Amino acid sequence: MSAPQHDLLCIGNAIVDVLAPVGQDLIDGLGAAAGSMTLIDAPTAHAIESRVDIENVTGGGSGANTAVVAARMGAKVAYLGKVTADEAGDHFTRDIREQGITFPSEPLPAADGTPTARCIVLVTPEGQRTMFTYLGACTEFTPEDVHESVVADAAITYLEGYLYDKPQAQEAFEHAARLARKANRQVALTLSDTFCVERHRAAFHELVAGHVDILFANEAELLALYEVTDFEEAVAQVSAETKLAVITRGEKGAVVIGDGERHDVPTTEVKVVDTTGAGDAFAAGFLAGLSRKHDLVTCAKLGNQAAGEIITRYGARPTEAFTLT
Ligand code: 26A
Repeated sequence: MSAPQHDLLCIGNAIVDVLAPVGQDLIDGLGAAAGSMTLIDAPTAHAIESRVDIENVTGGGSGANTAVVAARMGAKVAYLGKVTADEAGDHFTRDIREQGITFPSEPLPAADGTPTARCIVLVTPEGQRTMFTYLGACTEFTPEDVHESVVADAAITYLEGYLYDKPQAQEAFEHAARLARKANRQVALTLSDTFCVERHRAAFHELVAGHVDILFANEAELLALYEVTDFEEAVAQVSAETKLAVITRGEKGAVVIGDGERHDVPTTEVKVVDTTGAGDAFAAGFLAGLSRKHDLVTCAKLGNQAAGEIITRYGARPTEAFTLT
């Protein structure tokens, strides 16, 4: 088997983030739980946007954030996801390609009338983010968008659990995992968020137990997956099921279970500005470490470093912000 051209292929919902600082009262008024993600339609997106002061508009999407941070850390990265050829889609594409990331996905024609996805990220003064996502063009991401050559040419294919929220994207996810397996490459999964785990628990169980080489999750997502309240119990269960599990625990650090061993890696203390994308960045640092053949503890430290970088600033990307007109 020849060496793959890319260290990492990320596949996910291609989203533009609309960031706005708000008070807790606004989030309460919208009826959303603090820290949650709610799927919304286009009119609701406009209605929320008209009620807030938009700070900036940047490339987003969980897997795309991971792709960008990993590329920043020196990994050779490809990305697959669906945008429309509209202004937001052009920004998303430019952002990705500026990082040297291979992004071969065909955009939807603007004339189709389905805009590029957007995520309104409301950030409280404490730095907690609550998200409202309109998926737009992401719902048109299908198995045909998953190019066999791109999957076969990446050492690791990293998939968002979030793809399970739409049927065609779910098929694309499963297709990508099969292609990676066929090409003898590794498959990584992130559980995305606790609500996503609630929606797709049975499917995620099956993936973790049988189809995934590397699992990324935070503590709450892991507890939700196994429907337990005790972290140690969840760790015991995941250890029995996966080769490599990478669990983040916020200020309590990260736990990496791999090669039959458990490593508890403390976090580095940072001043929290906005936690959006912290998990995405951690995964990026970890995966960039793996691509350099570092040991698991060093990979987790790189994860901490990347997450620390993202938490101390607004938004989920290390790139310059741009504005949408
Ligand atoms: C299916 N949904 C709802 C989503 C997302 C999402 N990424 C993929 N699928 N909803 C929000 N995000 C992204 O999460 C990042 C923070 O981890 C946002 O775009 C944000 O950049």
